[in-house]
Amino acid sequence: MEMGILQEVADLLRRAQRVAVLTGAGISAESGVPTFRQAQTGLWAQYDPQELATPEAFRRNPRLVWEWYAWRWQLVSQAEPNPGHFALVEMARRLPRLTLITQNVDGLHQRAGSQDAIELHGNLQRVKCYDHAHAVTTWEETAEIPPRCPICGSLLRPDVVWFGENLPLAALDAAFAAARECDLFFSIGTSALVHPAASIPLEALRAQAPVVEINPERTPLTHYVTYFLMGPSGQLLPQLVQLAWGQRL
Ligand code: BV8
Repeated sequence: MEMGILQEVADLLRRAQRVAVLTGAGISAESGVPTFRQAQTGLWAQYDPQELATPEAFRRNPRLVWEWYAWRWQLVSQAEPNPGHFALVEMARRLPRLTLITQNVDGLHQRAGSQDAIELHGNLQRVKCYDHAHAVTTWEETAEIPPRCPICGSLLRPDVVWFGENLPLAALDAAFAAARECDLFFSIGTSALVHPAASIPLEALRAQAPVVEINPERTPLTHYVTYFLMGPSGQLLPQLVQLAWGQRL
């Protein structure tokens, strides 16, 4: 990464008034949380996440899907936010407005201090029931897995958006509005494959805002962005904050 392009982006960042950021699983990679497409480990290596994260998989084998999320919940609860998450908190502190939109379901942005992160795909630390989406925080542990809703008795499931399910409309509208109104957009740690999230950066391009992509690899978005910063977000985001405001994280 030549310093010239980093300094150019840092100068844009310092002068920006309304920044919008879209993050994907890559920003949590340096926290030790496997990305969505990275090969799953151990017991789960034999499953394709795309196959498991669906209502069909849950209807076919609710116990398997519940236990996959319980495993991921365990992983996430042992993980800590990394310098990339904290750099975004610092940017929000320094800027007039920063809207953080995440595809991640690990809650690490909130734990780093980004309380108002827009969660496009829900959060695996929240649970709801399958039939009526009753939000449930405690349930009776019995031999039956998944547990049942204390209100209506239907099976409990993670409060995440599965493939084939609609995203929460308010979150999606807020995300597209932020992309339309921003004067600088970042796409960080996402393979830009999952829709409709993958269309959000295109909205910023349509609004003539510079779009900065941060990823160790090229993605289908790379060809269209204004700046492509190739590297890990846990290093590049703190570097940008340092170059923009002299603040060492
Ligand atoms: C919907 C929650 C309407 C669950 C998730 C054909 C064409 C277009 C679309 C479709 C299609 N067929 C079906 C669809 C729709 C489908 C879709 O987009 N499919 C894709 C795969 C083709 N979308 C949907 O179904 C959505 N709903 O459209 O509703 C509808 C209704 C009925 C019928 C049809 C449509 C719902 C999508 C939400 C699914 N749920 N998560 C869970 O997590 O278990 S998505 C899941 O993928 C995660 O949320 C994840 O965040 C997300 C996207 O993946 P990424 O975040 O990008 O992560 P990934 O692993 O892919 O990439 C990581 C990146 O990080 C890589 O690029 C890597 O290089 C980079 N990286 C690695 N290390 C670092 C790093 N970057 C920076 N620093 C590092 N250190």
